[in-house]
Order: sequence, then C-alpha cells, then structure tokens
Amino acid sequence: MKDLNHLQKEAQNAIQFTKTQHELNEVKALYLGKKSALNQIMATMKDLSIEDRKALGQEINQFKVQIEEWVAGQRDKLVERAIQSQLQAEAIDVTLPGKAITQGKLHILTRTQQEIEDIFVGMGYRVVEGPEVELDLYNFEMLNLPVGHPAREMQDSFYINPETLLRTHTSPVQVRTLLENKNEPIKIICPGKVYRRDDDDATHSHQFSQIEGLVVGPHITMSDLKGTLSTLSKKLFGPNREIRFRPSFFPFTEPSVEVDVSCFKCGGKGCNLCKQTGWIEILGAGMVHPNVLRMAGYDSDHLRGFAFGMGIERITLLKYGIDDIRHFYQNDIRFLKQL
Ligand code: FA5
Repeated sequence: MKDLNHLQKEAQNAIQFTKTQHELNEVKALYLGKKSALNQIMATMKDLSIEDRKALGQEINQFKVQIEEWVAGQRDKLVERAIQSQLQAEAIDVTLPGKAITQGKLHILTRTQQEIEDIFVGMGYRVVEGPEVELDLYNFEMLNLPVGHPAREMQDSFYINPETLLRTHTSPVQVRTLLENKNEPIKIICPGKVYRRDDDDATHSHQFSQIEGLVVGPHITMSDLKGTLSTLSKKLFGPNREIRFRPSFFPFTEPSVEVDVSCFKCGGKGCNLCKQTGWIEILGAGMVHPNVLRMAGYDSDHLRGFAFGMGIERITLLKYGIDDIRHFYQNDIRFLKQL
C-alpha cells in the first residue's frame, strides 16, 4: 500500500498536469474518491491503536486539505486559461480596414419615370395605374379600334384568351378612368409596362414602358396640349427646347399628332442624333376622339380632352445618348454604373 507522502507527491503531479476541468475532477476522484488509495488506507484504521489511529487521522485530514487546496488552485488556473484563450479567439483587430458597403440606386428607367411623374404632379396631375393583363374591350374596342380595324395590326399582343391580352399600350387606363369618373373632368397620367409582339432590336422591345396622359374638361383645346408638352420637354431636356406637331393617325384621337422636340445635342442645326433634321420624335398625342368619350358615357358635345402617350425607354435613350434599348434589361453592372 502506498504511503500518504508518496500519494501526495503523485497527486500534486497529476493535478498540475490536468488540462481541463473534466480531467481535474477525475484526478480529484482518483485521490479523494471512494475507490481511492486513501480509502484503502482509511480502511486499515480500525486495526490500529488509539494513538496511531489519531495520528493517521490527522495525516489523512492534512492530506485531504492539501489536495483540495491544489485542486482549487488548478481550477482557478484552468478557468483563467480558458478565459484568455476565448479572449484571444474573439479578439477584434480595430486596426483592420473596414469593409466598404456599396450603395445601390434606382434603375435609370425608374428614375426617368419618376422624373416625368414629378413634372406632371407639379402641373396638378394625378398618377393612376391599370392592370397589365387587360380586356380587349379596353385595350382596343373602346378606344375606337373595333375587331378587324387595320390599326390593330400595329399592336399585336400576347393573348391570354380571345377577350384578354397583355396590354399593348397604357391607353386602356384612359377608358378605365373615363368609366370611373362618369362625365367629370379628368387630369391624369398613367405609367406602366406594356407588351407587343415586336421583334427586339436597338429601339424596340417586346416589353417596354409608357406614360399615358389624359385631360378632359369643358374647354380643353390643342393649345393646352401644346403648352403642356412644351413644359414637359423644357423640364426634361432643357429650357431652350422647342416642340413641333406633325400630323399623324391614332384611332382614339382626332386630330392626331406626333410630337418632336428640337434636338438637344445640336440645338436644331442637324446632327447624327436627330438624323440631320434638327428634331427628335418623343411621343404620340391628339384630341380624344368623340367616339371614345361617348362609349365611356361622356357628353362629347360639351366635354373635350387631349391625350398623349410616350415610351419611357425611348425618352431615356435620347436623354442619355444610349444606343441600344436592350442595355436596359440586361442588368450589366458596367452599363448601369455609368448612369
Ligand atoms: C401608342 O402606343 C399610343 N397609345 C400613344 C398615344 C396615346 C397616342 C394617347 C395618342 C394619344 P405608339 O405605338 O406610337 O403609340 O407608341 C408610343 C411610344 O411607345 C412610341 O413613341 C415609342 O416611344 C414607344 N414604343 C412603341 N413601340 C415600342 C417598342 N416595341 N419598344 C420600345 N418602345 C416602343
């Protein structure tokens, strides 16, 4: 049987080499627990004389106190070591350079749309939206384009069923607004996506966006239309811009015009942007056809209106000198960053 001195040295050694709390608990149990050598020594006490028992009892107590002391000391060391290594692992190097957070921005088409909306809201217009999946009735029929009308050919679309299609322009929102307002004056613009069975090229896309305008009231004339679009072009393209009307045809306006703005690159002298004409086409417009007003329940003898429709992509192409409409939809960051 090992004597207490020997055991004490052995325990001291074992305690100081423990690396975890768990190991330390095991070592403590080994020297003070029920199955320890100490217990075997204590079992011999009953055979000793009273003096010897007393002496051994004291030794055993000192042994226990000593072991407990070392265990407590080692526990403090292990706790401290664990804290230190955790601190080291979680250390933050405040001298490291920060990660730059890049800031996104709105797409150029959204920005052009918002700019145009702001100009019209400043002139007292309301912004109204309509559905992209539209009734043939509103997209064509009630815009004076009955079934079989040749002008339908210009705007073939994606049909969901014979009565429902992806709208080909924002003009059906005119019909919806007329029907809602029941012979009352109207002053609205309607931005939104439209769809056509067009082949994609540098200036055409099968999906694009338009902004429609509609003003209806008792004394509305062509000169109101001209003044409105002149204000728009000056705010959008610069204060020296002039506009001109050219005769055109839309079944839902009479008379109909195409509107050109004086070239903002050459000032009207002629350049490659305006194809040497000094003018750039920006939209279609006209006085609302009396049939359109009547079909929506308006008194076309006393109320008149003007309407216009422009392509947001086309205006953005012109304003920023971009050469291909497809750039807008490709999400190429090198393109988007330039704007
Ligand atoms: C119309 O869509 C008429 N609804 C506009 C209108 C409204 C006239 C109210 C009178 C009164 P148009 O098909 O010309 O007209 O289209 C208007 C604009 O949409 C064009 O000037 C052009 O800028 C744009 N656009 C037309 N087709 C495409 C296309 N495939 N891709 C991109 N933009 C297009």
